Amino acid sequence: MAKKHIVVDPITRIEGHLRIEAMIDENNTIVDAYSSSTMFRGIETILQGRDPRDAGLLAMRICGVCTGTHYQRSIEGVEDAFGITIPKNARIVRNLIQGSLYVHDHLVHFYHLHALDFVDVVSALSADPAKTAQEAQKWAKVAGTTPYIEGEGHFAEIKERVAKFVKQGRLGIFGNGYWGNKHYKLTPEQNLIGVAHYLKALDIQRDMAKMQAIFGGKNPHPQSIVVGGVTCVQDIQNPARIALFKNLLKESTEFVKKAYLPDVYMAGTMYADEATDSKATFTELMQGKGVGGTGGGLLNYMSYGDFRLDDTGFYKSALLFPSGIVYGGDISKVEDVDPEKVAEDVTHSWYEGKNPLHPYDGQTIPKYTGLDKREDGIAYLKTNEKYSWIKSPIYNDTRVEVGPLARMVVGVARKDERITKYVTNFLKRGNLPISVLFSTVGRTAARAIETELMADVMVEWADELAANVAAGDLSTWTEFDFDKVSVKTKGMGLAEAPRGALGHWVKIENGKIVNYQAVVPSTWNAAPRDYKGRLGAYEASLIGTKVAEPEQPLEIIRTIHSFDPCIACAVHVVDTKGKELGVYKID
Ligand code: NFE
Ligand code: MG
Repeated sequence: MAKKHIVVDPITRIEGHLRIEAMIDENNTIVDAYSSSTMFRGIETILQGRDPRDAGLLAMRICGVCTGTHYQRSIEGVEDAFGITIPKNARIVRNLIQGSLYVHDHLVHFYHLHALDFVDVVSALSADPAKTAQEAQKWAKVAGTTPYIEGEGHFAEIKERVAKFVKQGRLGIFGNGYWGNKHYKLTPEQNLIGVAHYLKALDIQRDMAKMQAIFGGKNPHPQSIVVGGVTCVQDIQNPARIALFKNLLKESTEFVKKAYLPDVYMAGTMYADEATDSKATFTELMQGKGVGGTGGGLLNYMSYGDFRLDDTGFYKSALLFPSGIVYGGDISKVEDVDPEKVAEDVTHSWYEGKNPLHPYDGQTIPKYTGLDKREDGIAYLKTNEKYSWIKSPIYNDTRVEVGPLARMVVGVARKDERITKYVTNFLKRGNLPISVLFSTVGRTAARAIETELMADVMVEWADELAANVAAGDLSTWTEFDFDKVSVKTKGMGLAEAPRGALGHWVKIENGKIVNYQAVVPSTWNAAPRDYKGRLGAYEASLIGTKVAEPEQPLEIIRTIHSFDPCIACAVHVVDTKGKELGVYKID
């Protein structure tokens, strides 16, 4: 029997509004969990009746974090409907905009949204700066590099800065942490490294935002992508723009390799006991044996695939991230993704509707039924009814997880050379078994592996763009006859966003959108139960997790953060009824 009921509302350091409820037993182990989005947005609804050429500009407002992703996917959906293949330059430019978003997004996630689940800021105050410099050497060496910050002087200075905040009783951006929680496992020196890189990452991420703006026009919300191609005609012809992009990429890559990766090794190793419930070797895993550490969850991983590597067409091209689905963490098998098998269910979501619907026929009809309220005013879920604004996506009548981990797992299962190389190198350098990937820590590691891969491959793409332009190909747009192609058609933009598989489905009649549905990464992961009562990815990942101190549910936050939630995307007006802001309660 569940003994205690934990409510974390809102979960902070995410985008949007998310509430997690968990039941823990007498051993403080989570035995049940509910993920609930308490915000609603109606972008799918307002797209109806619009000109499909404008869809991208409206759809991009779904989110400002995966900025430009919805914009591009929406446009790709319209291009699919119109049968348009974009020119090479446009393909590479789009890859560069999205690729720099991945690096930006993953780095900001690790340091500014997730690191403090591992790093105890206050503990950093008892660090010895000289020992900290040695410790930084150690983890940089594991990552096969040298530390981003060398010498004890810089660490001493950071320590001084944080000490000043603490002395004045104002921790600022570090306020309200669970500092001192016994489930923090880093040493004071390791914590100081984490804090130092956190602060530095605030500067570095600005450069990454600039990279997106070079070909995107601006950031957030780039605006150089149009149905048929891109508009940054002058930028691709200006060698200084490409050089600037490469320069910023070089600086960012240095931080990724010398700070981000060593820090992931450091955190991953110190928290490795949570990741390696299973002792399976790589070979055993290839045979489908032994999966799942703390936070493993569903263990079904899906990727639509993304980053077109040639110009044969959107759904024909070779891909940087292959598409596929792996069930039960069994990487010896991988199935093709069939878009026909995607459906959304609203049994536990605040919408009208009965059976799961394919996105082409999907509906978004709000039906808010609220949360139960206790006498003391705390809202509780009506657990057998509707409890979230997020719909429940289903693939082939199964619940799946999407995201960087899914992309790496599918890549390895597909025996993709590049992905397998980056994943095995990462594991080998850290002397880690592949089973660590199927956990909270593994989800975080997979994101870092993907970041390194992306930073490296973008250099090749920038060179490919420069060479193609130098060879005289200046084409950036494919012409189409709107009046002919928009009579009656439909299309889908199925690709990947930083947080996972993203699909935009559009139906068009007589030049107007008649139905529009987006099924988004955080919709897959943060979804509530489905019509068969099967848990969503966040919910499943919490089951079995031990919460050391229920008054400070650090482990819940760490696992949920490992998905990098974006609830704005997931539900695409905030409802404050029946909801208390800033409530954390157990009873
Ligand atoms: Ni709002 Fe997004 C990404 C998309 S989210 S951040 O990545 O699509 O789930
Ligand atoms: Mg949707």
